Amino acid sequence: MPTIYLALGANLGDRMQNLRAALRQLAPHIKLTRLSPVYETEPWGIADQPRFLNMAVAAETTLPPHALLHALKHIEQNMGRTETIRYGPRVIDLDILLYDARVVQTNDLEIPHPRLAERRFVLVPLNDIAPTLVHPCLKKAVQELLRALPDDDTVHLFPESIALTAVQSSN
Ligand code: PH2
Ligand code: MG
Ligand code: MG
Repeated sequence: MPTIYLALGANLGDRMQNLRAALRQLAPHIKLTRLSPVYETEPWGIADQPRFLNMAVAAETTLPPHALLHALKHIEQNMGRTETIRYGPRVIDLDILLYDARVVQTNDLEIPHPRLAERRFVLVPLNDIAPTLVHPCLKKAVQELLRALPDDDTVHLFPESIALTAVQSSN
């Protein structure tokens, strides 16, 4: 089965609850195999908005890339996400980072995620679960991509975490 990596983000409402709810709704579509810790992160892109909680997960799925995208969008909408401004606040954001070593370039979907290597709030949690994973286009491991970014003190471990068993046992 293909291995995928997703990024989760939330900066509106009960952010931890939103992450948990999203993980529970993902479970029927994908088999979660690893969860990163949760990080509290300074907003990137638009500074004047609440801090985000971010995490990354590894999973296996039989869904092809576009079907996966639609499943993620469905969960986002189900959780009350409305059309938001680019880089603006949201109750939940579910992004596909990597899908095996596949490269997808279409109007509505780009894999690997085009801004993955610029964002500490993505690379820090991804490095926790897949430090040696090689980016199929940049040909660099996640730990190398992370080392190449200056530590600007925008990503902090959040005291609460989510256990994989907590997600699985609630299915
Ligand atoms: N997502 C955005 C825009 N800015 N900043 C942080 N820290 N974390 C995010 O998940 C995030 C962001 C749009 O997807
Ligand atoms: Mg995003
Ligand atoms: Mg998104």
